[in-house]
Amino acid sequence: MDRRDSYNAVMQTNGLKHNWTRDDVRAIYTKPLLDAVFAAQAVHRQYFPRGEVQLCQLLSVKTGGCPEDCAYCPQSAHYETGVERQPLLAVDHVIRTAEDARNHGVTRFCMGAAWRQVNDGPEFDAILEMVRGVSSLGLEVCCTLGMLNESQAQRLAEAGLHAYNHNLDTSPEFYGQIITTRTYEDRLRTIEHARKAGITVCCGGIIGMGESDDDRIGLLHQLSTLDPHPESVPINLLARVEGTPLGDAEPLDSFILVRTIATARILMPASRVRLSAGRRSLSREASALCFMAGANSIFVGEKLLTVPNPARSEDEALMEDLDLRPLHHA
Ligand code: SAM
Ligand code: DTB
Ligand code: SF4
Repeated sequence: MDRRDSYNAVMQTNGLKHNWTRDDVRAIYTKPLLDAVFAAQAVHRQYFPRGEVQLCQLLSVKTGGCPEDCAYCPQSAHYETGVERQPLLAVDHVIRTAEDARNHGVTRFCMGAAWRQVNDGPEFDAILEMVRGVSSLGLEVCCTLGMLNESQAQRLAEAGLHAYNHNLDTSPEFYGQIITTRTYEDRLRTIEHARKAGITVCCGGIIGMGESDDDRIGLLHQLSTLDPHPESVPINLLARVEGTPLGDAEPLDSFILVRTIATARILMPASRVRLSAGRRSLSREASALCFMAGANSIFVGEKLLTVPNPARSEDEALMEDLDLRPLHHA
């Protein structure tokens, strides 16, 4: 099959495909940019109501001092970044923050902890409390807590966890240049544990870390051959933080972000593609192109986990000017 036929085959069956080859992914990724955006928008409209964007909010429930050495991360204890360490937040504080987010149009609330892995004990029990509380507010609740075993995934599922975020971050080939303290296989295993427990999977990566087009293709290939696809695919543009090894990485051309989003949308048409970290460095026009390419979710609020995010008023103006509307509660 040539590149056009292999693309048409997907469109005709209108189904989801999990056996993409790396060449299939490359063929989509290397299309002329506007062709990729056009194809992505066409696919998008088959699977999602047009103009609807899910608003999510993050909260760092345990900040900094992480033993992992992720080269992008301001929370790693290996680097001096000025992020203040903060032990686990109180359950009621977290629930109040989530309630406030919900009252401002957010439908998904994600709690992040700067942990290598979840450990059983009082802190995990508090997380389970937080999950129960946030879920009872009618929010989709997501956690990102590092590695997870099967029994922990099961307990999170029982507490009402909707999604577990655990990113592959980059291609298997480039991965070793970014993280040395845990393997790609470790990540795949955690994703599998969440999946087995019946939790939906939120899995994506980061671009702008000095990786090549082929690495971005490799990441998209890994994500799109997971079966089922991750229901949620966050595409993060590196938020460069001084003190991390990637603090002075070359800024990425925003068209590469657009291309990456378009490819993700075409490969995983039914998944929610989230335009995640790094929005502060995008122009309104670049953001508009990301939505055109099939992004249908953003994180709102003044901070992501630790880094600043666009002001809510700016996001509201952008959505209004683009005639985008927030996804409402089910
Ligand atoms: N510690 C847990 C873990 O890594 O599994 C959960 C929290 S961690 C901060 C969640 C994700 O945020 C990472 O996998 C990474 O993809 C993303 N992230 C972290 N720092 C980032 C940065 N500076 N720019 C963009 N994305 C970042
Ligand atoms: C994801 O892929 N992006 C969000 C969420 N998952 C947890 C986090 C981005 C973190 C950006 C860096 C920070 O705020 O510390
Ligand atoms: Fe730790 Fe997660 Fe940051 Fe890696 S990304 S250093 S695991 S908080």
